[in-house]
Amino acid sequence: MSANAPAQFVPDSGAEVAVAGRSNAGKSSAINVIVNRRQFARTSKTPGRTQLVNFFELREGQRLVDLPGYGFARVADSIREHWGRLLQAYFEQRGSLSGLILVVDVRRRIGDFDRRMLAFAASVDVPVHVLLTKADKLKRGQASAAYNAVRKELGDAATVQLFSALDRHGVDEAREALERLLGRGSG
Ligand SMILES: Nc1nc2c(ncn2[C@@H]2O[C@H](COP(=O)(O)OP(=O)(O)O)[C@@H](O)[C@H]2O)c(=O)[nH]1
Ligand SMILES: [Mg+2]
Repeated sequence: MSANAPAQFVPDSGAEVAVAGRSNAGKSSAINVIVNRRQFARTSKTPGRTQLVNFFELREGQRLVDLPGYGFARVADSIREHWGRLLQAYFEQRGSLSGLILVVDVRRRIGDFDRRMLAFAASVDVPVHVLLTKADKLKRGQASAAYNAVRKELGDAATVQLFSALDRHGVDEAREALERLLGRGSG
């Protein structure tokens, strides 16, 4: 199910974990690896197009929600505003929202987009797990330096891990985080 407006959101029962990330961060690739289905969430080479909230049923009463991202330099103000309104409505309205997974390109670290998502989650007291993805693009030392810097920056605001959809580094840890976050739902 895809929604472009709050009225189209699926019924707000059970538990759902939202996944967000700046466009091209690697969100769709991460979702596909974590749920172990190819093309569960579409991977796209045209970033910033979709402004839809996509609901996926994992099992009865438990959902993964693919939140729209943006990030290309010249995104129109109207798109940014629509995104802000849609996301604000999503975070304010979803009683079943039990966690947020924030997908961040490890080479870019935390940016303005990510800070807005962290603020949305904090405003409704929803725990956040950060996937520092594309870890395969960095040498081990650089990746662990990025990990330490992000952990220090976020402190208690989120749990953090290194991840790669390419070599599947951190997949088990990410699945555990997803289950932990889903388990907080009302069931
Ligand atoms: N090397 C590497 N490339 C990745 C990884 N995850 C995604 N990508 C690539 O990054 C681009 C954007 O990925 P996508 O999942 O569509 O990003 P989204 O816009 O956040 O959904 C694609 O070319 C992917 O193949 C990763 O872990 N490692
Ligand atoms: Mg995508």
